[in-house]
Amino acid sequence: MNLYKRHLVTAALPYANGPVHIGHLAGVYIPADIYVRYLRLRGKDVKFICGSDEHGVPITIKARQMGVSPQDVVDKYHHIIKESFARFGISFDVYSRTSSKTQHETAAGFFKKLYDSGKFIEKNTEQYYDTEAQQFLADRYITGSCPKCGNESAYGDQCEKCGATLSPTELINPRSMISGSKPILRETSHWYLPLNEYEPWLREWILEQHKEWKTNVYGQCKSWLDGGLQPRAVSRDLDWGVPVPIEGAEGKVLYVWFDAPIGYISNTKEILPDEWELWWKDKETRLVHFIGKDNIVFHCIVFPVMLKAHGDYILPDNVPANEFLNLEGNKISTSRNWAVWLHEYLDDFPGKEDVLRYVLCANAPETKDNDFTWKDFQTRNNSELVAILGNFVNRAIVLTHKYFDGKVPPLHEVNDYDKATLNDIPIIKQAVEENIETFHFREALKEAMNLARLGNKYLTDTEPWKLAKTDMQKASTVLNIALQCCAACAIVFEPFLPFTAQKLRQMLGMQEADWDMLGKNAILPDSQLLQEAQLLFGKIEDDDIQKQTDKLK
Ligand code: B3M
Ligand code: ZN
Repeated sequence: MNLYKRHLVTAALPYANGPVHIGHLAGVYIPADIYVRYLRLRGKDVKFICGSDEHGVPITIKARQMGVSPQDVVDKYHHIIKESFARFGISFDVYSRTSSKTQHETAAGFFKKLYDSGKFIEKNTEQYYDTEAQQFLADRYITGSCPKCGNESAYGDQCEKCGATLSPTELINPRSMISGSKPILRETSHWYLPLNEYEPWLREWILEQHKEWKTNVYGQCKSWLDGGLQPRAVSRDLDWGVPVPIEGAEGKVLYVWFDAPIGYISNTKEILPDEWELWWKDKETRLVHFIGKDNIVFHCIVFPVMLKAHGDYILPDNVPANEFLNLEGNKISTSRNWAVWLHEYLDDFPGKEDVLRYVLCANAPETKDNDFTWKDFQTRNNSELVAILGNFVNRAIVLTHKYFDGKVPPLHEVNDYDKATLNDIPIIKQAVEENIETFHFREALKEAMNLARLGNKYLTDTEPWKLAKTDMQKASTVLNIALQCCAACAIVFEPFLPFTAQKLRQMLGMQEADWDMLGKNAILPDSQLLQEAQLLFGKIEDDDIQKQTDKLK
C-alpha cells in the first residue's frame, strides 16, 4: 500500500434505471467507502470515483415502460441515486454520469484511438430487425419460445425460466417486443475487440502476477480464460448511447460495457481536468475497482484489454468483488420489488444510516452470497450497537459527569488489569489495519467492535460507581482509562460508522479522527471537558421489524 503515491478507487457505476437498494450497498459501496475513509485516515492521496451508468438497453426498456425518453429516466434516477449515497455517507470525490459531454468525448476518443490503431476487427452478422419499428432489435427486445424448456416468453439473450443463455436466432417463433411483429434477419456490421488475442497476456498478468486477488475473483477469471475468450462486440444498433465516431456508422452506438468503464476516466477528468492523466497513466498510482461478482469479467478482462490496447494506461492492482446479498431468503429483485430501497429505509429509520452500514458490513457477502433478515438487523442493533458500544460510551460519560464534573479525571496508580486493558488497544488497532488492507471488512469491523467490548467489560469489572464511594483515586484512574477507550472508538469506527464516530468525537471534545493517536495511552488530556452524554443508538422494537416484513409481502 505504501509503494504508491496515489490511490484511485472506483465503485461500479449503478444503472440509472432504478433506485439503489441494500444489495448495492453491501456488495460494493460500503466496502469501497470503508476502504477510502481508511486510506484518507492514513494520510494517503485518494480519489474515490463513481457516477451513474446511463446507457444500455435496460435504460431504453425502462423508458418504454414509463412512456418517457431515456434521458428522462436517467435524469430521474441519477439524482435519486446520488442523494441516497450522500445520505449514507458514501464519500465519493465525484459522482457524475455517462450521459455527460465529458463522457461522450472521452469514450468516443478512446474508441477512435483503438479503431485508428487497428485494434478492432470488423464483422458482418445477421441481426433481427423490426420492419414496423424500423430498428434493429437488441437481444432483450426479442421474445419467443425457449428451445430448451419451451417457455413462451424467453428473451433473446436468456431464458429466465430455465436459466439457459440463448442467442436470438435460437428462439422459436421470435417476436419483437417493440411492435409485436415477426422480425426479419438483416445484415449489420459491428466492431469487435479480439479478446482472444490477449489471452496469453491476461494469463500472465492475472494468473501469474495477481495470485493475491480474492479467490472468487481469481477463480472466475481463470474459468473465463480456460473457457477460451471470443472477440466481443463493442458497438450496437441503438439510438441511445455514445455514437460510434466513424463515418457511415449512423445509428450505431458504443456497447454499454465498452462505454461504462471509460466513465471512471471521464468522471476523474471532471474533478481533475489538468492532472487526470497522472491518476490514470502514472505507475505511482494504484487503481482498485470495487464491484459485484457479475461485473468481474468486465473489470478483470474486458476493460484491462481496452486499457492495454490503448497502450498508455495503468491497470487495476486489485478488484475485490463481493458476492450477492439476498433478502429474507430470496434474491433481491427490482422487478418483483423484493428489495429494501435506500431512500425508503431512511424514511422508516431516520438517523439510523450507521445501523444499516454496520449490519451490511457485519453480514457482507465477501466470499459467498449472504442473507439479510430484518430479525438479524434488529438483533445486531439491540445486542451489539446499543448494548455494547452505546452502553459503554454512555456509562463512561455519565459517570464522569456524575463524579468528576464532566472533566477527564487524572490517571493515578495503575494495576495489571488497567495496563492489560490499555495494551490491548494498539493490538486491536493493528488487527483492524491488516483486515482493511486485505479487504476483509467484516473481520475488520469485528476487531473494531472488540475495542467497545474491551471498554464495556473493563467498566463492568471495575465498577467505578462503587469505587467512587470508597476510593476516588481508583475511580478517577478507571474512568480515565475508560474514556481513552471511548476516544479510541471515536477514531476506529470512522471508516465504518462515520456518523456515530463524529457524534462521539463531539461528545468527547475531540477534533478530527487522528489515526496515529489510536493506541496511544492518552488521547484525551486530563480535565478535558466532555459534553452531555447523548445515546448513540436506540432500540429497535418488534413492530418496527414486523412493518418491514409485512411491506415485503
Ligand atoms: N452499470 C452495474 C451493474 O452491472 C453496471 C456497472 C458498470 S461499472 C463500469 O449492476
Ligand atoms: Zn428455458
